[in-house]
Amino acid sequence: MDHTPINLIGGGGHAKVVLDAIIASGRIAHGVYDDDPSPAVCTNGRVRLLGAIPAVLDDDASLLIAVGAIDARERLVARIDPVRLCAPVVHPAATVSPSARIGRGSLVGAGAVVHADAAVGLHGLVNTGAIVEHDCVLGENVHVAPGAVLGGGVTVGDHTLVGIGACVLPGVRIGTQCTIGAGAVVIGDVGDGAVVVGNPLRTLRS
Ligand code: JB3
Repeated sequence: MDHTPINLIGGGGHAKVVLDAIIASGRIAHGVYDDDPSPAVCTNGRVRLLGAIPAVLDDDASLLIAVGAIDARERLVARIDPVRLCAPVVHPAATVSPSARIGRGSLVGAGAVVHADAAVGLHGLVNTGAIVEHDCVLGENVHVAPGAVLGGGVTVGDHTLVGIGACVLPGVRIGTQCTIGAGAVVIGDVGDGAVVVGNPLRTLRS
């Protein structure tokens, strides 16, 4: 267990989920950076505001990006030296295979499952109840939103969002900076930067 205190970047709704996971897993949240002087996660007094988000996130504590929006997360990723990232936060109600690899700065939320030989990159976000099946490979800053399911051997490129409740069939390859809409059913490969939605799948941007 890594007992280094964690500083969150962003203090809104997603930070509440991150904070619960940190506390439930027996770790310590030291504080929150947010440009909002009164971020939501600080209102119940469980964690204190450290100040605005610094230009360079170079911190004695370990860091975890606790903003949900994938584009905002991507901008923050560029400002953090990976050596500053906290060990992955895994909610005790998540299931992670001993053979899975979870990158630093990642969150695996309550009820999520990461199966055998799967790999989650730096700043990964496997949100509440999401399933990352065996042998999946997720790049940096991939968000698998609540209830989304990646079948076995799926690959997902950096800075891609797989929306709430989406399903991705086994072996599908999804590119970088994609958006997979909520509830989408992805049966074939998706190129870099694409936005796809629905079932049957429609491409809004290729
Ligand atoms: O649906 C679920 C389970 N979670 C959502 C999550 C993935 O994304 C959640 O419901 C929200 O839709 C969203 O959570 P998040 O990012 O915590 O959103 P919000 O409650 O609006 O708080 C964002 C916090 O991050 C605010 O305190 C902002 O001041 C701060 N922040 C700092 N930099 C930023 C940025 N927010 C955004 N959007 N963009 C920034 O660059």
